[in-house]
Amino acid sequence: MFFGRVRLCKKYFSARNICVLSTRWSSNRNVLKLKDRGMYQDVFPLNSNHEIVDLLKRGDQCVYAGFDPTADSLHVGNLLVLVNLLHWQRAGHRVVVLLGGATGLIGDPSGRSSARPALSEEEVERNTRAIRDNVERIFSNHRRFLWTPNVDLPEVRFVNNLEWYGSLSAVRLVATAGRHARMAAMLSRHSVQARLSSEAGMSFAEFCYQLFQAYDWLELARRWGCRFQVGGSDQMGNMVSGHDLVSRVAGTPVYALTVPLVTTEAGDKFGKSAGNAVWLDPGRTSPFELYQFLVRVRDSDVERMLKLFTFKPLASVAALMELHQAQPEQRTAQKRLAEQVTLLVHGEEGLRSAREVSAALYEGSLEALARLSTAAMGQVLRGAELRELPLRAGATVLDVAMQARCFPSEGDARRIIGAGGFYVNHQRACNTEEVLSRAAHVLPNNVTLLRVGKKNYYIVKWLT
Ligand code: YSA
Repeated sequence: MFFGRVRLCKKYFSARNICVLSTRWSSNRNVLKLKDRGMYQDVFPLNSNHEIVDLLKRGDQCVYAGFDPTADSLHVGNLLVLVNLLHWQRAGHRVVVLLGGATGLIGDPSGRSSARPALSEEEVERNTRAIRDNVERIFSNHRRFLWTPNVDLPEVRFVNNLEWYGSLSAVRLVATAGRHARMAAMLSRHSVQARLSSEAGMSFAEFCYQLFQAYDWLELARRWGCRFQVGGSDQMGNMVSGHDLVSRVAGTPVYALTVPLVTTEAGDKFGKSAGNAVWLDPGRTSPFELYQFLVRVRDSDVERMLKLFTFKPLASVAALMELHQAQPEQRTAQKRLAEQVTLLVHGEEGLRSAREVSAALYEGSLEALARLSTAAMGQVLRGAELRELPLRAGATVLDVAMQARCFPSEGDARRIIGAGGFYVNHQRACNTEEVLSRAAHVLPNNVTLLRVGKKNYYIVKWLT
């Protein structure tokens, strides 16, 4: 049985807002329309679209997605699941973000060819706090910068599955959830089959993982009437286990929806295990790096990414793409994507610094380079190499290039500088003997930017 729903509604919606919200949202609750944006890959049970639409239109629903704290930051792949949850919130539904304080200790085998390294309880606790911060920041940025209607959004609820596993005995879990879980179905999951036949094999802990994720759904269904679970398409096996358990034990239909996996240009899943993550924590991937990653999205991918990662109406995306196609070299669509996603992940301040650093580094803006704040400079320094040097009277372009270790040998330096491949503060410097002076070559922030070719930057901070 589902219970606690009415109480939850009262908690979620202040009396003042109940009326406004229910009229505002009643026509927009059908989040299955997000299929038009390419947001859903699969729905389970198959052919349940009509039932789902009926339920969604009937009133606010509870949806959850889980995140295992196996690193101290979420990444761009996880962001798609969060954007999906934000769409549910925008449609007036109740969103639950589950932090896998318990499941993070077990390790989800989905999509993996070998077991995850075991984490200590302290590490998982630290990671849980960090990813909760990521998620809270994103929901708060969305509310502040990307939500314009004059109504409050429903609050997001956070829950850690240690809350129930901490006090649930192994005997009770096996005797309740385990009794209903069918071995044949558990063994048939893709994540299990792939690993059973591999050399690495599969531990019992990993095999059991799906039972824990299934039991979570039962718990959330009991607590808050949670009938929907969203996850990446690699989560479908776990979600089907949950669907089966909740249907058997609670007897109420529940539904799983998956978003497509965000992949690299080579088609590999983006994520921490693949070692190619673009992180959401600014300490790991700066706003500037995130912004640049998105500005570099291929033309063939940008429309899809705009539909998936921004809240722009589809008509605006189509208009933007028309503008973009007239002059693709301007990267108008990529810049809009970068702006919207950076705003969501890092807020206005993050977007401002990402743009400032981009202008300083890539758009040849000397003014922007000279204005770089210390925080923004920190971001630049990660993309470029930092050299701290004394500025000696009479130092030439060649001297400085060699002191800053821009070239492996003097011969290379002479050849490349002579051929026009060396820049001082974005200006081509072809004369190796030109003398650098504080007045002409040092910016007001006491920095000179050197560049070899198109991409290799060196920031010289002059010692005084
Ligand atoms: C879910 C529900 C529970 O009741 C308990 C735990 C979980 C967590 C889940 N088993 C898991 O391990 N998720 S995750 O931490 O690896 O990723 C969080 C979400 O981001 C998942 O839905 C996952 O499919 C999704 N994700 C990861 N990389 C992705 C991606 N989605 C799209 N593209 C990618 N590259």
